[in-house]
Amino acid sequence: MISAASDRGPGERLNVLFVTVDDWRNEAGCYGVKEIHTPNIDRLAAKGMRFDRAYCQFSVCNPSRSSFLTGLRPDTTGILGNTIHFRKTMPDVVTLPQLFRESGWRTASFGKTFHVFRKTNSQDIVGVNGGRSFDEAEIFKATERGRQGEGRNLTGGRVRWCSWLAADGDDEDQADGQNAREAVRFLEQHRDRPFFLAVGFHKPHDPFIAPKKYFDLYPVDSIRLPRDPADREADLPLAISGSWKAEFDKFTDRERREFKRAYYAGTSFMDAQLGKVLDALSRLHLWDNTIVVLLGDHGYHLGERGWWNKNTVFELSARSPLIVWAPGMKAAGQPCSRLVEFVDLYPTLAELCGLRPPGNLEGRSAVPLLADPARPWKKAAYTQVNRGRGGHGRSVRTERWRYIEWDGGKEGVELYDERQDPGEWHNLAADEACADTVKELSALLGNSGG
Ligand SMILES: [Ca+2]
Repeated sequence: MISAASDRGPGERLNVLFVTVDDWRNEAGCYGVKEIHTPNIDRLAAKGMRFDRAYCQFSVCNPSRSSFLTGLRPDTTGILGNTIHFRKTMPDVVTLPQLFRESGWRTASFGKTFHVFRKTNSQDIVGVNGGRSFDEAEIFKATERGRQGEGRNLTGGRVRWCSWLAADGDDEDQADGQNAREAVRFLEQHRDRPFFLAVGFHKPHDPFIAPKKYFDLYPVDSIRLPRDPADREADLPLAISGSWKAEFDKFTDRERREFKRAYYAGTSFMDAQLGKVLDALSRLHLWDNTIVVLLGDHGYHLGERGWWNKNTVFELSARSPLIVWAPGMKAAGQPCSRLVEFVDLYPTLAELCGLRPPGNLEGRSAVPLLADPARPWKKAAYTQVNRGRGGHGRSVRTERWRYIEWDGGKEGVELYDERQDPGEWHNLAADEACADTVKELSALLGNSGG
């Protein structure tokens, strides 16, 4: 067994710090985006392993989180939207934190780990976080002061979430500042026992609110906008559609810059909160016995294809950041460009900690990559999306290609050569030269359990 856990003394149990960031696409200095300020994410990446091809299984909050927190794919969880709690479809599933809790770890969640439901009156959904998963779970709210400041809605109020606020007050006037504070408090209190601490940062998710000092990092005129290439082919109508699109199309360049700036401000705010938790690991000498996982729950478009949201199966939405630190990992500080899926996190953490996971998990432990990030690995990563009347999209990503079928292919098929066309502008699905590739990838997509 290559497990890092097996290299350690008998009975020594590793802690887990599991940080989920909401709607965070691969925008960070360590991902090559030089204009964003993310020193804490970058130092974690320099210490651990940055995954460059990590994919969510569904590009919306609840289905993505329900998948990686149960280790099961969306077709198995039955969670394909934001309205149904996973305990409704899988009352007895053992979640990732629950496995640790039932194995003697102290488990806690601050902020949004599982998707937050507004109405939570079921005994099973205590504290909006799935009562069986955590010994303690809390969601915080901004203070009155943190709701004041300078900002506006970019659609004249027609799309309610589409607003930003350079807020008065300091970090702890925002929910994420309180998340960090409680996480540090938890570490101080429970440093001597095995723990699984989940921290769910809500920013850069909308509405785009952060203390003003983070907006001040980014003069609005300095924000660079994406430009869709002139030779792009028309998008399939299913891929980008809906009432929001008409509002996005009205944005002026100034409004586009304001949107992206606010997303950057939220990312830097989140980074600073992460930094407080990482600092606590140093101060409390916890790095040598604590695994750290940092991920975004799915990606995001910042204006590419005229879209300012998630909920597509393009690379921008399907791919998301993932950084892992494990004590004793052989390839510390190296990046990994092999395909990994978020459904792999459950078996990975179970193996690192020497726990026996449920037998029906659908991911594969990525522990071998932590020792050798260049070794041959997964052939494919799968991501889905449901665009309501726009159809259900299923995509498969290999190291070379992305292939998508809408409603089983009845509503459209897309094929992109990621090597030649990383922006996914030229759909090759109807290209005769690609007929064999389409056939092969369609079969791979049909076999998406693997
Ligand atoms: Ca999300």
